Amino acid sequence: MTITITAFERSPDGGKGLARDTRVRWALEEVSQPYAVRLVSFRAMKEPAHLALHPFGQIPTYEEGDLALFETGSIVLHIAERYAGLLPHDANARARAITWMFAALSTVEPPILELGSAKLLESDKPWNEERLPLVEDRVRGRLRPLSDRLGDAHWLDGAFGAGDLMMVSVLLRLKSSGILDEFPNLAAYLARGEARPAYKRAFDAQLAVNTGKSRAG
Ligand code: GTB
Repeated sequence: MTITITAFERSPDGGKGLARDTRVRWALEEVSQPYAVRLVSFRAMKEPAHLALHPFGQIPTYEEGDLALFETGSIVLHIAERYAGLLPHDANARARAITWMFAALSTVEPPILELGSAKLLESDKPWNEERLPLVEDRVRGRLRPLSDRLGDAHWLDGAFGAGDLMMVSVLLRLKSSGILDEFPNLAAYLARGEARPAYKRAFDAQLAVNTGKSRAG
């Protein structure tokens, strides 16, 4: 059954891989599933055809036969449950991997998104200079325990899995901030994720779209 996802026609990051279709592409690459991509403009995202797939008018979406999904976390979980390679067979280990997915999205990512907004959208505000260190400290407040838990392990809970895919994807947004330099084991964890062949294929595919070098789109 053909899998079709949606992605930005032109990502605001110019192909740095920060838009969330990269997470879905990465999951599909890890489980060796081919997929098609439908590119959507910002205007098209708010039109009825796309809103029928995604009530909030965003990317990514995921279509497979008569199943249509939105929300990256749900899409990646669906892929991990349907195709082998991202979740362990053992029920408890599986539950822990899913827990790390939720931890990435609901505990670690929010302050990182807030930091992004503070830098991108609020830099002209008179209070920004005072607020920015507070927001950075909130990010550190999540990175420190994550770093402690990871220790010198390669991945969060045994072999690489869906929890790592999501956590690495979330940490990628900090790459340009310098904050990860304070946590060398997290910087190394991020680099290990980026070095995975499946990640590289996903990254290259979105980059090709954003540099106009994609044949299939
Ligand atoms: N909770 C949803 C999910 O996880 O799927 C959030 C989806 C979402 O935020 N989608 C964004 C979107 O469609 C693209 S990924 N935005 C358009 C809109 O809301 O109108 C977020 C994103 C966008 C751009 C960059 N960037 O350029 O660096 C990074 C991340």
